[in-house]
Amino acid sequence: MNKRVPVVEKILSANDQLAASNRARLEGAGVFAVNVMASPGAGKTSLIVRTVEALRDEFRIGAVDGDIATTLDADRIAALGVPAVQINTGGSCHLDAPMLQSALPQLPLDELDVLIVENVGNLVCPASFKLGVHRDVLVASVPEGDDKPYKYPVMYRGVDGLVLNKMDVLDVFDFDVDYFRRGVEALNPGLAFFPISCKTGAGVEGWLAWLRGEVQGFREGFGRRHARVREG
Ligand SMILES: Nc1nc2c(ncn2[C@@H]2O[C@H](COP(=O)(O)OP(=O)(O)OP(=O)(O)O)[C@@H](O)[C@H]2O)c(=O)[nH]1
Ligand SMILES: [Mg+2]
Repeated sequence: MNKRVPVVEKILSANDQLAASNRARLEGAGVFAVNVMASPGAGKTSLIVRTVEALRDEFRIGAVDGDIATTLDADRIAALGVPAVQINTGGSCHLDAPMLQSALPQLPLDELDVLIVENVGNLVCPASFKLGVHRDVLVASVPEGDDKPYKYPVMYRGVDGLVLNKMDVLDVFDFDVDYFRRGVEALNPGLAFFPISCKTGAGVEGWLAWLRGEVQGFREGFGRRHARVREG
């Protein structure tokens, strides 16, 4: 007997629709955006500070900083002289598309090349809320332990790049990098991986090279789309 299977059309959630509109707005201004996620204290702000310091002469960079209650992180980034907007989520454990939408008008988007978004420190909720960025990056860190890919698979499965920070303290912790990587590989094969130390700067160049390449790819894709419009 044939069973009728209802075809459920994928209806974008309200968040996904706003994420698409954020993305269109960013692309309209030619801005490549990356969302940095991690557990609390893994080193998101430290990575963003390193990135801004290293790339500020190549790209015009802005930042959006998600924080439950303070402006500490946005203040650290703004101190580098780049536009930085703080979003206080008022207790919420993640950023969502409406929050990013409300932050975008506070930034000079037409004068930016790259927007870095620091999500709220959390390995669960941020994975479920699209923002409308071009790349999602996870910052893991050695003190968290090597089992995190196994325990938080949704986060590890959904990202485009993985930074393993605090490699300078590897000897102090029982962190098996091979075990960690096997867990990652099972979830997200071939994921770009950067073991670094924001403290010493070791490995940071690899991360920067990847980010440069992603910005370049964005520009080439963007350029092609414009070329098609002109040709059409
Ligand atoms: N040893 C060591 N400490 C680091 C490194 N990177 C960051 N830290 C320290 O880790 C702590 C947290 O760093 P942040 O960059 O504030 O981390 P975060 O992920 O932005 O934290 P939240 O925004 O509060 O979730 C700070 O005390 C940093 O100095 C590193 O590579 N090695
Ligand atoms: Mg931070």
